[in-house]
Amino acid sequence: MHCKILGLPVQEGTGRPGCNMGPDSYRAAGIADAIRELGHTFVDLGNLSHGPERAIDHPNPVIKSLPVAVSWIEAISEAAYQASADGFPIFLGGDHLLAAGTVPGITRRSAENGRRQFVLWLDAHTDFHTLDTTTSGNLHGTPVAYYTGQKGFDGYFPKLAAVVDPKNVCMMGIRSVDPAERVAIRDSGITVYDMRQIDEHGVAALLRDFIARVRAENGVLHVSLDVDFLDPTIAPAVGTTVPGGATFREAHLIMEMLHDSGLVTSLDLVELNPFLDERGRTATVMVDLMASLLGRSVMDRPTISY
Ligand code: 6HN
Ligand code: MN
Ligand code: MN
Ligand code: MN
Repeated sequence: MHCKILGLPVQEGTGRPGCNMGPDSYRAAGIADAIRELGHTFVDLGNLSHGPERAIDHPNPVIKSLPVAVSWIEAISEAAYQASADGFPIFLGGDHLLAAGTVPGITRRSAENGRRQFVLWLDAHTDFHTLDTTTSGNLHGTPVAYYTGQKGFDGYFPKLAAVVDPKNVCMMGIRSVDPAERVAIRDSGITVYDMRQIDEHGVAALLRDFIARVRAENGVLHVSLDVDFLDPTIAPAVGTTVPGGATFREAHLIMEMLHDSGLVTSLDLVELNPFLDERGRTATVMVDLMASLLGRSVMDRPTISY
C-alpha cells in the first residue's frame, strides 16, 4: 500500500490549546518507520494550513471560532479529496473538527468512483451536535451531524459535495452523549454501539456485523479514531477524557479485524493533545493502533476474512 500522512494541526474545535502539536507528536513517535516496517511505501505531505478567514456569525452565542473552523473545513476537504486520488491517506490531527473536512473530501471522491462511503467512528462521544444544539460551543462536537447532512449548517459550514448516508455510519465506544445529541441520533439511522454493548457482546461480534454490511454494499470504509475512544488509563493525552473506555486489546482487535477485512481506505487519528501526554505514551499507543490497522500482527495467521 502507498501511505500518505497529512498533518492537520486544528485546535480551534476544542476549548483548549495543544492539539495543533498532534501531527509532530506522531512523527516523533515514529509513525514513518512503523509504516515502512510493514512494507508499505510512505510519503509525508507535511502540515496543512487554513486559508483566509471571513467574518461569519451565528445566532448561537456560545459557538467558538466559527470563522477559522470554516476556513479549516474548506482547506481540509479539498486536501482530503486530493489525497484520496490514490494511496491510503492517514490524517493526523488536530481535533475532531477536522473530520468535517476529511470525511466530505473522501466521500466526494468515493461518489465520483461510484462507491458507497462508510464511516467507523471510534469515540467516547457521538459528535452529533448542530450549530444550534451545541452547549459547549466547541465545534469538534459537530462533524458527524454535518457530514451526514443534518439541518442547521446551511449558510455557515461549506455546502457538501456528497453526504454520508447515516445508515453507513457505525459508532463504537460511546459513553458521553449530550441530551440534544441523544434525541437527534435516535432517529438518524446511525448505528451506535455504546460501551455497554461492547461489554455485553465484545467488539468482535459488533464489528463483524458492520464489516459484513460494508462488504455487502461494495463500500469503502473510513475510520475516525478519537484518542478518547481509549480508556484514559492507557491514553491520557486528550482534553475530553471519559472513564470506562476501550481497553488496549479491544482497540487492537478492532484494528486487526479491520486490516483483515481489506475494506479500509482512509484513517483519521484525532484529538491527541501532546501537552497532556505522559512521556509520549498516548502518541505511541495511537501509532501502534495504526500499525495494527496496516497489518502488524503478533503471529502469522491463516487467512480469515472478516
Ligand atoms: N470530540 N459533547 C461534548 C461537546 O462539547 O459538545 C463533547 C464533544 C467532544 C468532541 O469527541 O471530538
Ligand atoms: Mn490560524
Ligand atoms: Mn470525537
Ligand atoms: Mn471524543
